[in-house]
Amino acid sequence: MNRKIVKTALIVLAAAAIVIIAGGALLSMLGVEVFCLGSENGRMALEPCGGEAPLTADTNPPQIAAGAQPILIDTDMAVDDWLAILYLLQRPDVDVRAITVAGTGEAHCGPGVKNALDLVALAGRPEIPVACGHETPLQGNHVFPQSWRDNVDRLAGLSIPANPTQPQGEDAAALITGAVRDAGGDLLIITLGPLTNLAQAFAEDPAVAREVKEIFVMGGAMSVPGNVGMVPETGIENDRAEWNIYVDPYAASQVLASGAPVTLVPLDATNQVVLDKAFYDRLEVDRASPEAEFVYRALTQNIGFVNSGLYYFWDPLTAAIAVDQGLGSFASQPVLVIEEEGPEVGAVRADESGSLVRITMAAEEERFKQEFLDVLNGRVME
Ligand SMILES: [Ca+2]
Repeated sequence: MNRKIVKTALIVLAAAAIVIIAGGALLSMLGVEVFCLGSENGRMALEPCGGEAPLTADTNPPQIAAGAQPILIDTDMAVDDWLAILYLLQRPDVDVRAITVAGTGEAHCGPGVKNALDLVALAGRPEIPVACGHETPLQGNHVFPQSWRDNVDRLAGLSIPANPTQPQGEDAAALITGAVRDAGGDLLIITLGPLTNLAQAFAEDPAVAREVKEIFVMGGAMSVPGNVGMVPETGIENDRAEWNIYVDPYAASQVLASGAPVTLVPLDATNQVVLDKAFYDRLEVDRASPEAEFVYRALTQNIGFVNSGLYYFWDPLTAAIAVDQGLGSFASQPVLVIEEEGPEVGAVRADESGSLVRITMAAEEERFKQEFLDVLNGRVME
């Protein structure tokens, strides 16, 4: 009899342990912070599982230098966008004036804006204004894969301190126009997602395009395959288009033809700078700032992608080339965006009747990677 009671109790305990462990793992996967019993100053306390210290804001952000380049970042708040934004905020020769979120990109407007605000606060710049724009393309109905959107909406499961600053009441197009006018012809715009916001701003006031100093666009694939057709879950047959242009080809076409000077950073250049395990290992032992720590944890949460060998520095490379053009080599060429639905929709094609743009053909891989680590860690550039 006693043996039976003991056996039953053991089974109940084992079942309870399985429920607790599996439930914790499930909650973690869903982005819910799971707490474990740990000790703090010798006393028992609840702390995030895994034993990592909470991420805290940078209390020593770089002083913006006199004559720093004013910049607006238009982002779709995916993982590599976070890297690009933190890199730019850590450069003393860059003055990030505003961030606009492309609601047609990977993140949805609500979480994208919240994550952008929290990220600028992490970098010690909580006052930077953030606004979102249209959540549907100006034409067509292309969207990013849902699983990608879910991952970036929940900041890949990371939690960072909330920024008390509220989102801008005005929309992204109005924030772009205001930033262009405030900078008096000196604003550099870096776009890291679909071009919906910029096209909207230029549609509302075409003169704005001619007052922009330059636009750097992460987008397109000239002589290499696109990346839209590489995602099995979507079933899209298209080996020419790159995602940012594919999602809103009309918007991209409008921006290229707007009269603003445009430099594309296409897959031809970004394919040369892979974010692989070797780089992750370098970062693991070189993360002395909150920004570097955040990037390390974001990559850890996406380590499967890093290990795949198909993860690139798309957006951070674009950001770095925009402010350090020696990292790229360029050629000028007239191009068209294919807007017609079909197997090439969203492709950027060389065409004499198109808009003249500058195209980044190659990138300095090792110099970029070292500079990225130096800047992220707050090591002042020589
Ligand atoms: Ca992006």
